[in-house]
Amino acid sequence: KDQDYIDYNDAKFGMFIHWGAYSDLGGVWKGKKIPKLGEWIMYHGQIPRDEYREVCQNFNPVGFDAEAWVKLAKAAGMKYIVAMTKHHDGFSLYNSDVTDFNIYDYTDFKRDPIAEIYKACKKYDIRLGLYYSHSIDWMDGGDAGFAQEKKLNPEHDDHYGANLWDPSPLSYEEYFDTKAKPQMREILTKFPDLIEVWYDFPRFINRQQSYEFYKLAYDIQPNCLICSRVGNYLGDFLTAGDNQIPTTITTEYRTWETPGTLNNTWGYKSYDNDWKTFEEVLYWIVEIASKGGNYLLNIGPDGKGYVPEESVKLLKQVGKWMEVNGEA
Ligand code: FUL
Repeated sequence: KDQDYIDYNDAKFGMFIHWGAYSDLGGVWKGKKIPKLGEWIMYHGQIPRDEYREVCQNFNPVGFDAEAWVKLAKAAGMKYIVAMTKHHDGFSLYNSDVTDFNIYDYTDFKRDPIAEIYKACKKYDIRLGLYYSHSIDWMDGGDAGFAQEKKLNPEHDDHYGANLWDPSPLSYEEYFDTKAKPQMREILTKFPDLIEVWYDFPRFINRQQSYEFYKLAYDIQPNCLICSRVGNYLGDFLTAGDNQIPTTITTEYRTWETPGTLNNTWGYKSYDNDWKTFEEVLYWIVEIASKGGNYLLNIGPDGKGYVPEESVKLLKQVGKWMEVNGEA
């Protein structure tokens, strides 16, 4: 994989895109502001699965324009994009044959945003990576394996991230076999030549399960790098904590990436206006690039598909700075 590591590391600066049905809620459920991350609203609002399904069904992002997002990444001097195929809420943002619970089959929108982003990336010569929440799936992933983990390890009390308010009848193991693995196989087959696969938040999955997710991606796309959040110390590069720069990098990993936000959420929140300043964004870019990592900087488009104005403004400012200093 030598050349793949070189290419990946050369890319340095990418755009993360958190976008799904949660973006339409913008951090508000039944008139109440739900605290913490916008894309976690189903969890922190303890929204029953049936009610959340309705949110997904009504998702109709008429302003979605893949080329506009890709052009924005280009304008910021970014070399790759990591887009969301399915976050923890379980709703897929591409046309999936594995489940109808996807934007194409489940809504009136009837388009495949990932396919459109894929095409736009090819057109504008930007690499694409895809995010898939393999471990947490509040719709179909049972309790994410928490009860099983507790049996093996009784002092494990931390159930953070598990759906204990309205778990699916499918167990985590069933979800693993019938949704997660088939969807990953489908994604990797439909969208060749990915720069990276972003598995996320490996809460209770065991070594064997992490290994199967790793191997699945490796077998279909051996040139695509896999992030360490596949779990259990596997993966090709280290994904730092959210908005963190690693202080040490263990010998398992040849390189690393920091995922970062422009405000305090990944998924859109209508009332989060705590934007980083341009100088702060530059600090992160320079700090990470000079230490040899990649910076994956997030945008959270709203439920109609529009990128918040403040993010557009900041990214364009970055792009101007890049034109002068980017190659240095
Ligand atoms: C975390 C997730 O739980 C957040 O929602 C977000 O996707 C962040 C990049 O990774 O683990």
